[in-house]
Amino acid sequence: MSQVIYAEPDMNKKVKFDRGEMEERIVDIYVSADTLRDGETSTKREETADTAPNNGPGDQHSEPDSSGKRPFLVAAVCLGLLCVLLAGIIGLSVYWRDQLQTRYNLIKEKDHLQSKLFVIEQHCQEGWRYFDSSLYFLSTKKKSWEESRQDCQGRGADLVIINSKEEQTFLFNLHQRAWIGLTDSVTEETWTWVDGTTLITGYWGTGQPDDSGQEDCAEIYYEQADPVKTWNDDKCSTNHNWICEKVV
Ligand SMILES: [Ca+2]
Ligand SMILES: [Ca+2]
Ligand SMILES: [Ca+2]
Repeated sequence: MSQVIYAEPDMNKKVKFDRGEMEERIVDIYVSADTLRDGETSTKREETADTAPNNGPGDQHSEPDSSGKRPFLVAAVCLGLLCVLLAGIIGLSVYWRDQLQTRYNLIKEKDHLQSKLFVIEQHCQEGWRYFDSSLYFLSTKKKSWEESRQDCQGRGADLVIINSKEEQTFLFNLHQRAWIGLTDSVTEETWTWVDGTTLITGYWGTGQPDDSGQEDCAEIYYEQADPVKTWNDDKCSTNHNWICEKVV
């Protein structure tokens, strides 16, 4: 009995039992710890995915959104560049259009001046005079006012219309006594030019027009002291020299 009571306990068995139990518990603890860590990790990932989808370049959940925006960014940049390029093309087109228009106008003006110069040269060779964009033909013959006008029209012109003091002075200096394109044959004392316009400023000599014996046609009479007081009304059937005018 005493042997039973005092028998030394088999510590090896206990130790073995305890060691096996310990090992099992340690295994359980590790398994629980791994399970708990996996659970926390997955929970954190879920929370991260729900609350902060685009926190950084390493975040696998943010990559789809970032790659999804990239095509729009590229498209926006391309659209901007396309707009800049289009604006440049439009600007250049406007510039060259203006350049071409200016060049066209210059060529047109040059052609006009060349043709005008040609006409002036041709008429001057035929004895016409040039002054302030008009050509003047001075007749050497004498005819009535109406026949004189017909001669001018046959030359592509008409009896002269005196529009200014400068033109009057120019004609005075030609020293011609000649018919001009002015008459009051339609209505007495209403003087009208051959283009139908009414006389506004006249350069009548002193005492003229006097309609002495129905004088209805005007002449420029150079034997006067004042170059702007040289007109006289005369009978239209009288033969005088005449002056034609052609505007060029
Ligand atoms: Ca004139
Ligand atoms: Ca008259
Ligand atoms: Ca008179």
